[in-house]
Amino acid sequence: MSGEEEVVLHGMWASPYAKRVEIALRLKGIPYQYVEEDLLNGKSEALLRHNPVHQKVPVLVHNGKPVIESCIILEYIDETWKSSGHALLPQEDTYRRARVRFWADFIQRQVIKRVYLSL
Ligand SMILES: N[C@@H](CCC(=O)N[C@@H](CS)C(=O)NCC(=O)O)C(=O)O
Repeated sequence: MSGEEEVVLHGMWASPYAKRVEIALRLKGIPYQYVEEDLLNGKSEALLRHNPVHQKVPVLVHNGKPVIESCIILEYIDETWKSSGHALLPQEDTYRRARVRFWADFIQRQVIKRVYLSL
């Protein structure tokens, strides 16, 4: 990736899904603008326009194009800024990549959902 980049993240402070995207952007050293969404009292017009299907955070808007679903955003970041910062997924070893995907999926299904349900 080169040239002028506009990266905007719509998130919410307590969202683990948005947090993992923020962590990925920081690990990669990608400058971004953060938009805090008020999920209870009114989502921004931009969030609803960029994510009309689920109307949830996180949404990453890269040069005007929205990417949604945190796992998909993480893969997009890794593939788009390949040579920046740390790789998020093992690059060469497909087995190690499959294991990382397994644990990411496990954390999403078992950990994040349980923590939310217990609140
Ligand atoms: N599967 C989605 C889950 C996103 C999600 O559930 N976001 C919550 C905040 S943690 C949200 O925006 N909720 C607002 C709503 O349901 O209206 C992802 O991984 O991005």
